[in-house]
Amino acid sequence: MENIDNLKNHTLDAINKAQDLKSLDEVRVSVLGKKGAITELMKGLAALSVEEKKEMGKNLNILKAEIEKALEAKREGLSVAELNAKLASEKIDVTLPIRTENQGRIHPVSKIYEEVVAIFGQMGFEVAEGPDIEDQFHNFNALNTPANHPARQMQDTFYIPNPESDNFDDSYVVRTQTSSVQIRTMEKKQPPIRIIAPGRTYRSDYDATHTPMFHQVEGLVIDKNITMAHLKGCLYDFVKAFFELDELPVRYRPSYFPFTEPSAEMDIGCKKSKTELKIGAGTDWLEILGCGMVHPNVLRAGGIDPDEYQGFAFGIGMDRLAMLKYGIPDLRTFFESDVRWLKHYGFLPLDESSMTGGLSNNGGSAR
Ligand code: 2NM
Repeated sequence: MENIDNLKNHTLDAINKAQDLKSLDEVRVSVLGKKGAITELMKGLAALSVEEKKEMGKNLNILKAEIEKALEAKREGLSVAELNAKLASEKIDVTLPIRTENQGRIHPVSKIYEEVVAIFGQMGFEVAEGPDIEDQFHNFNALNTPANHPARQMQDTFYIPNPESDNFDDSYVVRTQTSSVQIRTMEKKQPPIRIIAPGRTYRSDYDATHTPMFHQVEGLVIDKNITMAHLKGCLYDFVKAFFELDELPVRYRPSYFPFTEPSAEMDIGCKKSKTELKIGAGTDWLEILGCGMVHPNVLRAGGIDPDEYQGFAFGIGMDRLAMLKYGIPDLRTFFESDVRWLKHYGFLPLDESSMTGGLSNNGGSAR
């Protein structure tokens, strides 16, 4: 009996003194483990008389229960303490300034995207979005692009099989332009419509100025009595705001797109030399965007009566805008995810693009 009391006091004392979960477990093993003190005493029961066995067995069971209870209580206390210590040591002060050498950058295309949205947003355009994977109706048919049109050919368009149909006409495409978004907008609402559709587009093409995925912004304005003069005024305001110039020579050349009639391409004045491109001065011209008056067939496909409404539309490559504005020579580098490139050409996250804050905000730029 005295033995048991000693063991109990000794063990409870050790439990009490344990500093962490590891030393607590050592105490547990020393009494309840395979060769632990209580385990050994239990084994010794066999040698006792029936009466002694009864008495001793009962006492040992009580002792075991008591020690298990003490172990559990201590374990809980230590767990909470260890968790608290861990939380305290891993605490992050989110108000500390970041380490500038590790600071992330905004990709130039994201920057252009923000700038374009800021400019057209202030002109009253809404941003519209749609799926990257399109059916051929929204990507081609509704855009007055007939089945035999070269733009549909396999080498330009990435087709995606339709699991529900073997008919090639039912296969999907990754959109080759964002115009499908304009069609979806027309289907949903009647004029007046004033939207831009910025986003990713895909064509099978790869060299210094073409990547299979690129970014476009297309615009669409539909209302009564819309003319080419509205188109010219709108796009002139855009290019001046975008290049942050009060004066910028522009010209329009006749062109062809299936979805517009008449169609045109807009050039801006510039000066080209071997080493530099200066926008807004000189006698050279640089193609900047495509545009035109929305073809009556396109309005009809979108559920809009072309005898009542007219519209203009335009399409601009945002990657090309980034190359021009920031002097980045090779488009392929845009999508290589090279952090050194991003550090050089990227922007700090807090340089917000707004028409009032100075669009490109170069004062705060990382470059
Ligand atoms: C361009 C050039 C000209 C265009 C047309 C449309 C729609 F859906 F309204 F018909 N959206 N975008 C368009 C017109 C796009 O990209 C060079």
